[in-house]
Amino acid sequence: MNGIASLLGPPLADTYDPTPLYFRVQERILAAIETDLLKPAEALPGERDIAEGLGISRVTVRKAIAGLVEKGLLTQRQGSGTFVVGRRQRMEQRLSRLTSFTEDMRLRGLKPSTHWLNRDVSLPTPDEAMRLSLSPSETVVRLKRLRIANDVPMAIETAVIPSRYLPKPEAVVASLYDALEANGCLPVRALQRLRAAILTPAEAALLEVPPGSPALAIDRMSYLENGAPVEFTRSTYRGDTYDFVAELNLRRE
Ligand code: 16G
Repeated sequence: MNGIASLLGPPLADTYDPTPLYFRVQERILAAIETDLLKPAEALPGERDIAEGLGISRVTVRKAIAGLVEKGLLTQRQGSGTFVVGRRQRMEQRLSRLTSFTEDMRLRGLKPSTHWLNRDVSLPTPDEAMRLSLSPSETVVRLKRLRIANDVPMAIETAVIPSRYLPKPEAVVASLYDALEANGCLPVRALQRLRAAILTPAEAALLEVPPGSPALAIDRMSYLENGAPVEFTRSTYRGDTYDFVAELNLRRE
C-alpha cells in the first residue's frame, strides 16, 4: 500500500457514487483527521500525490482543500503546504433539557446567527390548528430561518407560533425564545419527534452539502406552564454535524 492509500484510502474515480468528487475527497481527508491518521498541525500530502493516489485531477483536490480551508479545518501557508487545524465538531444536544438554538450554541462557545427565509402572519393549516389547539380563524406567526453556528449552516427551521403569544413578529431578532420570554410566554416543556430524512436539492443548497445528503428532521411541540401549546417547530438538521443524546434511567417501581 502506498502512503496516500493508507492515509486516504483507495482511488475514488471508478465508482458509481453520484456525490461530487471534491466532496468525497473532503470526506476522506476528514475521516483521516477524525481517526487521528492526520493530527492537528500535521501537513497534508502534496496536491499531486493526493491526485495520483486517489486517481483524480489536481483541480478536484484543490477544490476539496479550498473548501476545508474555508471551513477552518485546514490552513494553507504560502510556500510550505497545507496543515490540519482541527477536527470537524459534531455537536450534541441533550434531549432532556429544553434549550433554544441560540442558548445551545452559546453554551458551546459558538456564535449563533440567522439567515431569515420567511416571516409572516397567516392562518394556520388544519394540521397546525389542531396541534396548537387554535380555532381556524386565529392567526399564527410563521418564522422560517437558516440557523448558523460560527458561519456553518446547521439547520433549517420553521416555527409556527399562535399570534396571541407573539403579537409583534418583528420582535424576534436573534432568538425566538428571548422574544417569547419578553412576552411572558417562554415554553417550559416540549415534546420532540426525530426521524431520518434526505435533504431536497433546495435544502442541501442552503445547508451547503450535496443534494441527497442525510438529515435529521425534528418536530418540537412546546408548552406553557398551564399546558397550552405555544410552538410547533419543524427543524431539518444536517446529519453530519449533530448528535442528539438521550439520557435513560432505569426506574425500579
Ligand atoms: C431550537 C428548537 C426550536 C426552537 C428554537 C428557538 C430544536 C430541535 N428546536 O432550535 O424548536 O424554536 O430552538 O431558538 O432544538 P431561538 O430562541 O434561538 O430562536
